[in-house]
Amino acid sequence: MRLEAVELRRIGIPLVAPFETSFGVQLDRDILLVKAITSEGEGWGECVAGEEPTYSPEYVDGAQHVLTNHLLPRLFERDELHAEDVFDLLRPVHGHQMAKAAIEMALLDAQLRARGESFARYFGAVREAVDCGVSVGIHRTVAELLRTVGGFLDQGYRRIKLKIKPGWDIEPVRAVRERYGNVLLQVDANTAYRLADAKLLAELDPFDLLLIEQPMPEDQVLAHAQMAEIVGTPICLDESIHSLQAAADAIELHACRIINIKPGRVGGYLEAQRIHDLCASHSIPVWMGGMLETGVGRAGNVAMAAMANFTLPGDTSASDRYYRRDVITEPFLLHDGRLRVPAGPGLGVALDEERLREVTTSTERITREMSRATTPSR
Ligand code: NPQ
Ligand code: MG
Repeated sequence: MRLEAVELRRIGIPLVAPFETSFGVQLDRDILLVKAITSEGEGWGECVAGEEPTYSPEYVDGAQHVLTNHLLPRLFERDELHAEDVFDLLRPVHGHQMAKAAIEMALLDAQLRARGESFARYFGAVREAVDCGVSVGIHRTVAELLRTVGGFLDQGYRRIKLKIKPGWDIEPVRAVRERYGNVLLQVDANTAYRLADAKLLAELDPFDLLLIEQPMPEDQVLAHAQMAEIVGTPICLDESIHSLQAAADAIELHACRIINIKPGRVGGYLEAQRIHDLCASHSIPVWMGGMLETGVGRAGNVAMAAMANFTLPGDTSASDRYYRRDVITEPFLLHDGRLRVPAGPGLGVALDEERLREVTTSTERITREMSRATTPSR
């Protein structure tokens, strides 16, 4: 196919409730949606970069800039383009995995819609619905946390993940374990600890957690292997795993026993698929992370989570975990603690154009003609 134009659409949507992590509080989201207009039809992608570079170095304004000025020109140059070519074509641009992932996703959607194949089928999915977990933010009090967790368990979520930070770790975990018995439970520190905190984190061992996610900063992969000598709970990496190579090295170093896969963090669904396969070959279970996606990103994530080695419940919650009204016509609903894997062509979801208009804050259209006129030849 040929990429004719790309629409970069920014939307602003409120979260149903504030979401606090060790790196900040989120009240609403400013999201970049990418529509690829190709010779074979259209496709959608979602960029998971946040408003500020606090989860990772990427942020949404930067993603839009790098797409416009550095990524799209490299794709417009080609007269014949497949989603499978994008990763290598964009390799000369370092980093910017979330921006790259968004355009690759839109092209994959266009390509699969054109041939009537679902994301799930393309990924070799082995199940028609996926077990759902939910990520629970830091609360002001343990009593409020218990109420929130109880509400999610009533809705049917099959696994609870508690966000932790220094000063909000052992007590909330103890309280949830005591109140809610043997529920599947894990924690996520989003890099908030240091190796010197290993003994403190070992105090979580008695609570039989599935895993502790990214206790230390992303570049401290070796320190995670050292922490694993002191902490009994399995360590899972999120932020550190920015590529297939990073995953291979972390596994070799014994820095983690489990990996959180986020397609946006690794540069796209195709790199995520390679990480899934690598982990499977090393008996490392994986689970699908979440970046507070709209139904667009959620659809791709749920499809990928149906692959064989996604054996732990993911952060792929229902649409209403984050948004009162999603931007797709049929939001993701929990059925007995699971989400159904879309079976229609491509992402298998339709944009709710009316809702989209309501939340759009800006629209930029980049065409191959514009790109020709403004980019130096390579
Ligand atoms: C994680 N997600 O696993 C991330 C962190 C996260 C569901 O816990 C804006 C953009 C806000 C990205 C908040 C979950 C975010 C964000 C949290 C990512 O580490
Ligand atoms: Mg995480």
